[in-house]
Amino acid sequence: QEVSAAEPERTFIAIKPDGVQRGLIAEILSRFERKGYKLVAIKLVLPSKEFAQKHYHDLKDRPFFDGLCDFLSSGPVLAMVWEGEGVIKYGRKLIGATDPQKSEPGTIRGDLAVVVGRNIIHGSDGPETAKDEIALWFEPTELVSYTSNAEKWLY
Ligand code: RTP
Repeated sequence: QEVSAAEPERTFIAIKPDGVQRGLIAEILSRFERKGYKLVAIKLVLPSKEFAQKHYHDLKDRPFFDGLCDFLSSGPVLAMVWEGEGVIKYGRKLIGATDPQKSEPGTIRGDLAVVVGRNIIHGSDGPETAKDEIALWFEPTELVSYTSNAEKWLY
């Protein structure tokens, strides 16, 4: 699928069950908001294990796949779509390295998590994954296109 140049860049971000249970939703949302990214979809979902397996299908041959899918389906997940220039790559930068032991302080995982199996947040790793993950988690009608008042000061 071709992404036209006029289409705004969007990424799929999810706060995993550990982040939700630890009360980190507002803290994490505020980091994306303050940066200047725009929230275009958000919902709290309880994914089934089958759904988690779909989300992580790329990792199905990894030894931690089963435990990872059990974990993702163990409680509510806050699913979101964020929009803005460079949001896919920079969103990953805000999140930090996969293993919180290697994430820099100042990143979400660096500041708020300790081990790789409980790293509180997920972010799409590229344009294709972003498109696929947004389509997996959201209906097209759940994505809200709008102009924010901040945009004329951001761009
Ligand atoms: P994510 O997709 O969640 O943003 O993470 P990522 O791209 O930084 O990392 P990836 O390699 O795609 O791994 C996905 C998630 O699997 C869990 N994981 N556990 N050795 C382990 O136990 C292990 N390695 C990875 C993490 O929750 C990671 O976020």
